[in-house]
Amino acid sequence: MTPLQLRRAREALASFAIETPSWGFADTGTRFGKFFQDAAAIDLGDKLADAGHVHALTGCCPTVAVHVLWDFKPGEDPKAVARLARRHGVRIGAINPNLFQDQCYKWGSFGHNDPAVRAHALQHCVDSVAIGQAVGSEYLSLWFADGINYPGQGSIRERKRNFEAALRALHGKLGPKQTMLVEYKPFEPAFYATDVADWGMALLLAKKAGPRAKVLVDTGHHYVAQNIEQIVAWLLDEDMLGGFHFNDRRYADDDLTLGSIDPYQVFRIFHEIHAFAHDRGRRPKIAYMIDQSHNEKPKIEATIQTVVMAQELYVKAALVDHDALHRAQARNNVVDAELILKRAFFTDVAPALAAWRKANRLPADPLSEHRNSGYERRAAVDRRRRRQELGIKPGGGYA
Ligand SMILES: [Mn+2]
Repeated sequence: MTPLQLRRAREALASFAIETPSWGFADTGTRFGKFFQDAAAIDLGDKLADAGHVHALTGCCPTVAVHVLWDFKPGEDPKAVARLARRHGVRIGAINPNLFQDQCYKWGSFGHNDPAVRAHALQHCVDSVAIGQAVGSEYLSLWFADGINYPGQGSIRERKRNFEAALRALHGKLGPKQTMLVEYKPFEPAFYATDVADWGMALLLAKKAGPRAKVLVDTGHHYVAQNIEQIVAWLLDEDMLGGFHFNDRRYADDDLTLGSIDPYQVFRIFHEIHAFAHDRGRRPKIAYMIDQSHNEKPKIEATIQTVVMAQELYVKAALVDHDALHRAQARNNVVDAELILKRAFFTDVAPALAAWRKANRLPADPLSEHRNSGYERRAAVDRRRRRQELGIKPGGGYA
């Protein structure tokens, strides 16, 4: 790497943080069931401990996303949760309301045809806003399972208008430092018409909700051939890109670890962000978050693997020679333009990462450090015993 590339890599690493999801440390599964791991987190205390451990090893995961229904018991003091997070060296990040598990959501939440259910869903989100304010969280992250499964089942336009009204009402409840992220997904669990099915719908709803509503791009929530980096570029240009849920996929919303299938796609997404920053002279404010389900890999190893992969690809994308790329584009030199991206993608960034870790007194290899630390073994012993005491048996639903 040239001195200029080393400087770019250093700046990229200094500016990059990625949020871990509390649910990534717990036993999750497929819709067919789940298989328990002894070391998987049982409660929020375990999840925050695991997240703190990952942050201590990687130095770039200072916040943890939480899921209100899965992580907060009714009446739980959010300030106590914030203190617990601090004890583990992390902060509470995005608050994710749960609008899909209660029986009342059978026909939807914000899109439901019954105003009483819409009001119930809105109240849950307003409660989530209050939790966010109490813990100092910047983001309310919204994903809706709403939709219909059969043609004719509901009025698509009426459901759209219900969404517009509920999101606008919710935007009015945000604290001054809170941003609302609207996530989209083409299908599942609704299989005919999902209410917020793509980035255009999310963009339109966010624009109508208010100035602090932005779009959240979950990389797994696209059709196979869709060009995600183009969506990212458009959202950046509209100042409407709020954040990411990173994961990888082969078929649908597979929730595989980032870059396990297609690291070049992640690189191309990061390239659009670095290119935007280069052209505008400022880095856009984006919440980088992980949304994965670690069903087979050990949870903490999968998280560390993802974080390190994200750092590597973010740095590689920062090495693109933007001036040379502009020159190649001006000449319509397709081959050179593509090679400029490829050259950055294939650059070995290990020395830059090693130097950054050393300067920040972090382990040279976070994964080996974790494996040698005995953390996993201790967690397995402790959590196996607690599971027995609590009478938790293997099996059960998704999360
Ligand atoms: Mn997601």
